[in-house]
Parts: sequence; C-alpha cells; structure tokens
Amino acid sequence: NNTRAWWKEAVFYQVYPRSFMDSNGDGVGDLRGLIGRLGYLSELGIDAVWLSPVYDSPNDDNGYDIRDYRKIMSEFGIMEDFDELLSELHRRGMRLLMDLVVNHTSDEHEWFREAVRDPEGNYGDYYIFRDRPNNWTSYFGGSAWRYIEERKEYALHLFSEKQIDLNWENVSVREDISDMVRWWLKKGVDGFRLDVINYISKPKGLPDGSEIIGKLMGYTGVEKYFFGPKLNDYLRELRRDAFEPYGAFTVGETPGVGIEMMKLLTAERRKELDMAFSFDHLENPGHSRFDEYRYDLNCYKSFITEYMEKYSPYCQMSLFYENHDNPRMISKVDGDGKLRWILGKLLAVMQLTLKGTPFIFQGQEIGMVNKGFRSMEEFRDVESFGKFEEFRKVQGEEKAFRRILAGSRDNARIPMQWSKEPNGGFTEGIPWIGTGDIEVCNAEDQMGDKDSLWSFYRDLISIRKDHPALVYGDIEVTNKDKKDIFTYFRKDDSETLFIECNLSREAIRRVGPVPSGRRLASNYDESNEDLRPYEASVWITREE
Ligand code: TEU
Ligand code: CA
Repeated sequence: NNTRAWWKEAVFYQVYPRSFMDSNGDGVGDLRGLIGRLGYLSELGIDAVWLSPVYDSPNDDNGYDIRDYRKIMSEFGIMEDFDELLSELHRRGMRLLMDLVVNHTSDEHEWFREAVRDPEGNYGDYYIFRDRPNNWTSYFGGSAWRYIEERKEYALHLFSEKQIDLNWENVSVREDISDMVRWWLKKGVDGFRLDVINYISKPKGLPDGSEIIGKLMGYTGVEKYFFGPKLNDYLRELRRDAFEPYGAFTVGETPGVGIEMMKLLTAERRKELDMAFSFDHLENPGHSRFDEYRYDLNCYKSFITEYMEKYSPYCQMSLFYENHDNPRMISKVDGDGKLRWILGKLLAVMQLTLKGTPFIFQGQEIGMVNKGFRSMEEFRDVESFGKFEEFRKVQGEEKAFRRILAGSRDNARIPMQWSKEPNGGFTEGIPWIGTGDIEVCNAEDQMGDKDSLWSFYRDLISIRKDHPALVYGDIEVTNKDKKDIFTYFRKDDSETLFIECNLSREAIRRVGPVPSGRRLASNYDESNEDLRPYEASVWITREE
C-alpha cells in the first residue's frame, strides 16, 4: 500500500463551521468567518480541510439533518460564499472535503415530505417504513422508530426523530445521491467524509437486535446493520458512478468496524473507500464515552500498534483523537490538566509521526479542553438531552448530569479560542454555546510563543513534510510489552527516525540507550537518563 497519493501525504484539519468563526455577529460561525481564517490554517501547514455539513438544515443535529443537499444553510451564508471558500482554499494549495450525510435526511427534506404526502408516488419508497417497530434504539435515546400518522406506519431513524433513514435498496435513492455527489464534484470539491456510511445497508426483514449486545453496547440493533449485506455493492457503485470519474477522495466514518472489515472497505483493489475512521481507540475497553474515567494511553498504544502491524501494510490508516462527536483528548487523559501542554505535545508527536493520515480537529492544536458546563441548560446537543433522559430514569439527575458532562459532544463544540478578546474573538455577538478558557488558551498568544503547543504542531507538521520516512516509511514498534513506554522506528531507504514516548504522568526509567543522532522535536528541553511525565521526542538516527 505504498502507492503515492496526496491524501497519504496531507495533514487534514476538521472545521466544525458553527463554532469556528462568526463574521456577522449573530453568534454562529459561518463561511465568511472561515474564509477570513484560511491564513491561520496555511500558517499551521494544513493541506486539506474536512468541513462538517454546511447544507440547508433545520439544525436538529447541527447540520447532520439535511433538508436540501444543493443549498447552503442560511446561518452559514449563500452558495457564492461557498464558491469563494473553495477557490480561496485552492488558491492556497489546500483541498476541501465535504461531509456527505446520506444514511438519512431531515424529515423536512422534500423527499420525505413527498413520501408522507403520496405514499404511492415516486418518493413513497425512499425511506424505511414498517407497520410496527422492531427493538432497534436510536443513538440519541429511545426507540429508532417514529410513528407517521399520515401513513399509519413507523419510519426508521437511527439518530434523531428528525433524521429519517434512507432506503438504499431503492435504486432511485442511489441514483439521486450519485447525481448530488457529482453536482458537488463538478464544482471542484476534492472529496468527502462519508457520515456513518457503514450503516446504509439494512438486512431484509429488519430483524430484532440481541438484547444482550444491546445492553453491552448501549444501543440495540447495531450488530444487524453496521456492516449490512449490500454495503460493499453500494460503495462500489457510488465510487464507480460518482467519485471515480472525478478522482475524488473518500474517507468513511465507520463506527464499529474493526481491522478486518476495514480492510474490506479500504484496500485499494476493493475500489470502495480510500480510507476509514475507526473509533475503537477513543474509549478504553469496557468504557463508554459517558463514563467518568481517566483514559489510559497504554490502550491507545495497543490499539495503534495492532493497526500499524496488521492494517497499515495494506491500507492507509487515519490518525485522530478528536472530532465534533467526542470530548477533548487532553481532558480524557489528564483530567485536572496540570500537565496539559506537555501532554498536548505528546499527542501531537504520536499523531504526526505514526504511519497514516493525521486529522486534527479545530482547537486541538492549541490544547483546548472540555468545557465545565454547569447545568443541562448550557448544553445544545440533541444527543446530550436524549441520553440525559435515558440516564436520569435509571440513575437519577445528579449521576445523569455528571455522565453527560463527561461524554457530551458539546465539549468539542464550544467556539474556537482565537484571542483574549471577548468570546475568544469568535464572535462580537452572543455565542450560540458557552465559551472556554480563553485567558489561558488562545491561538493568538500561542502563535507568538515558539514554545507553545501551536508552534509545536506547526513545527511537527513541517518536520513531517521534510521527512518522507514519516509518510511512506515503514514502522517498527519496539518495547511492545513494556507498559508506559511507546517507541517506534520510521524508516525508508534514506533515513531512520526514532520516536520515544512516556505514556504515563509519572517519570519512568528509560529502557535501552539514550537515542543517538539529532533530536528534531521534544516536549522537554534536554534529553535525560529517565523519561519525564508524558515525555515525547523525535530523533533522526540515520540520514544518508
Ligand atoms: O456520527 C455517528 C456516530 O457517532 C454514531 O454512529 C456513534 O457510533 C454513536 O454515537 C455511538 O458512539 C455521525 C456524525 O459525526 C454525528 O455528528 C451525527 O450526529 C451522526 O452521524 C448522525 O448524522
Ligand atoms: Ca455568523
């Protein structure tokens, strides 16, 4: 899997537009705000932007409930703003990935309105209707079925009640989606992140899920649809009809898919997806996002070592810790944040020197942490309210609130912290959601400080560009059985780099000699005979 491709060399940056930059003072981020910040992304060394959905939407799930695929959400601007954003990115040598949400549409989409108004018409079979629900539950709490009075039937919604699952069995659905994708690709978009794309093929008869698995996972039915019978056919068809003709890049969001299945979806010869996101590393085994616990980075080491050895030789791995659906990694690992900046640099070293394509989530590069929400009123996320209700019924208000505080997606969705100005320079209006710790964490202060986390990310990104061994080179993990030590070589025929990490918040004895050669980057000034808390260094030990 060492064929050259821009998306194997690129460092990606995910923008959650609602929280990135507001240009018109309504407290909501928008496209013109993003356009004004592209220089910031260039300075960081970003090659490609993954933009969360900007299509017309009632915002029940902040844009992941699409009402019109060919219209820009009015809060974000108009199509001319989008066209300017795209040409401004291209002018700077950057690429744009759109978010393709086609497992479901908003219930306000004309297809759904038609399916309800005229069940025998062209759109009557665009969604999944049944005369009675099965036991599948929604990710946002409650049943996955909504009763539609006009049809005297239930409609399937794996997510919110306003996000209705499309019927991919229907060839007209697939054709309309191909048309829409080509419409965006004709505009010059460089590719897509495909939202929960592994859920699109549901098994015949929609059999009940196992109650035992449901109890274990917290969601009932997922084992029936997370890798459905026609998933590969649909992906191959969509690639042939829409992506391939434009050479578009695709990365699938594939929750629950493991190494072997991910190979089926992303091996080059399969002609399905170019890459995929696996989420198994985001929580330690036995924990859910809504558990209050301290994340152990040794779990990340074993997850990523297995992927490096069993997956990376065949497919391109995606490397990420954060996105708009997960709490901030620094908060998960180090809770009280005493070692916040050192830990932030450790995470940066691993993400930018392991073998794969890095995806940095907005604010990760300045070490943003979870927001200490004080009450349910401060949350905005439909999932947080749904899960709070679910937890409250079983565990009471107090415990339910603490679990939402730990796992809410809103932890990642507070506004980007640009400066010490009011609202972190995000808006001159009232922000749609509360702001974070701008006094101690903002881009402006860090860009002016060569020892800041932001500068460390910028330096590592440029080291990655200067050393092809970090992109295409082989990886060899050493000390695999040593707790808290994570060391690996990256090598190609002209250079060898050695990366050495202490995954614990305590100092530990180094195993093996102090590395030789040049130290390219580190979160401590001088190297030492022991490894200090969260110490991480990048050495070049051979260069021809
Ligand atoms: O997220 C999908 C997603 O997170 C679930 O499939 C996940 O497995 C579940 O929450 C259990 O952890 C995507 C988007 O990233 C998210 O923002 C949307 O809310 C969701 O799909 C629906 O479009
Ligand atoms: Ca705005």
